[in-house]
Amino acid sequence: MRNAKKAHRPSLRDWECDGFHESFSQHLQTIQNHSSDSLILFSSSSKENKDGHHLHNLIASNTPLPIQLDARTLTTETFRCDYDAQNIPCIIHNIPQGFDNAQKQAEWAALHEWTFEKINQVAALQKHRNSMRECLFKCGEDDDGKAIKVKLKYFLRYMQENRDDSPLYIFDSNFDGKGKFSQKLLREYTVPSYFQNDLFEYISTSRRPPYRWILIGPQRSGSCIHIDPLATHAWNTLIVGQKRWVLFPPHIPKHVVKGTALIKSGEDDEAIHYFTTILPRIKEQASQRHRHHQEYHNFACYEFTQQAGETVFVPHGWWHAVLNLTHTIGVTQNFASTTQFDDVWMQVRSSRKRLAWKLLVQLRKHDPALARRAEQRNQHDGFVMKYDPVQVEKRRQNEEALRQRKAQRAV
Ligand SMILES: O=C(O)CCC(=O)C(=O)O
Ligand SMILES: [Fe+2]
Repeated sequence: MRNAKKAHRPSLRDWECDGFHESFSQHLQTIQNHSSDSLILFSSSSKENKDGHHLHNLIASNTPLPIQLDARTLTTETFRCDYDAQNIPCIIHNIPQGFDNAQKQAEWAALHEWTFEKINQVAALQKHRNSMRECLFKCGEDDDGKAIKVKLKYFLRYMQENRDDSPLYIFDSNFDGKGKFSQKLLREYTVPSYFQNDLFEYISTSRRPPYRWILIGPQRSGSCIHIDPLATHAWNTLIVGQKRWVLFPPHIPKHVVKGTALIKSGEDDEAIHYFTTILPRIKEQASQRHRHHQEYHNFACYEFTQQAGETVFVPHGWWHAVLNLTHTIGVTQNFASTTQFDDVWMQVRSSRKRLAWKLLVQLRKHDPALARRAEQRNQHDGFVMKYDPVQVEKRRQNEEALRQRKAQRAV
């Protein structure tokens, strides 16, 4: 673990300098006293906003978000129309308990298999080499973006013993069939029908961007404030423990949610610092400035605690940060919803050019109406696709002509 920590944050000398190991129980009490601690300073004029009309009305009417739903009664159609297509966050209860689309299915094996007791018990029963505890899991990245992996047994011991302010966090997306435990983990949960309209399903698992992670988080670890990439929605199911979340709607500027101007020199900006120090400053600043400072105009942020067994739906474009209040085990997946096609397409075509061409080819085969929509969008914006074979051939011909001219000049 010492090597993993050094590689993950080489410049951090003292991982315990802020004393959060000692002070965390006080922070926990503060959080538990504020079961929902949202701040909404949205003014009525914003109702006229044309983008996300329904969403803006919900924010303006002070509706507590995320909305609480129950898979025992929630149909896939309702979820798609009211939450997925409208970009509204919600918490769905009873998914791992086996409910989906208002019907009872099989309970997830994860409910029993993904517990600290079970992982340790299996280790005692199984032969040394067969234990999941002997498998490598990713718990960080070095400066070159290379994965830092440790055996689960070392990580579990670290979870018990560390006194770090912001401990390492297992965030492993290696579900690609190489390890036998990735196959086992994959069989132990099911993608609920609510989230199965995924455009990237048309791309093979090895070629699509990483999209599913098992998360094993020590108390005080977490995810810093961010937006998920490529206009994807995310769902996040917690099997063990409690997570604190904060969500900001997409219209809040990046420097406001990051608290860029509010972080003092020398202060760290990990999830624990964000929740205990930076976020209170952001809310304070928003309360003071929302009337006269454009950047805080229509401010809204939603804080809540996710319990084991609950699934948080984070719509695309929503800022979010997460703090593990206890040791946690969970799973999260991202998906490119068909209801958000235009946003997904515009992001993919400009930031993942090869992937965009592959997606268009697959859409022509499997969903011609969406393929036409992508082509019309490109035409409308004058967008040229770099990996369209016509463009590739044009580039080849230009290069060839250039080469010939150079050769002639040389003669
Ligand atoms: O730490 C978490 O549970 C949040 C994960 C997350 O936001 C992500 O994977 O994008
Ligand atoms: Fe995320």
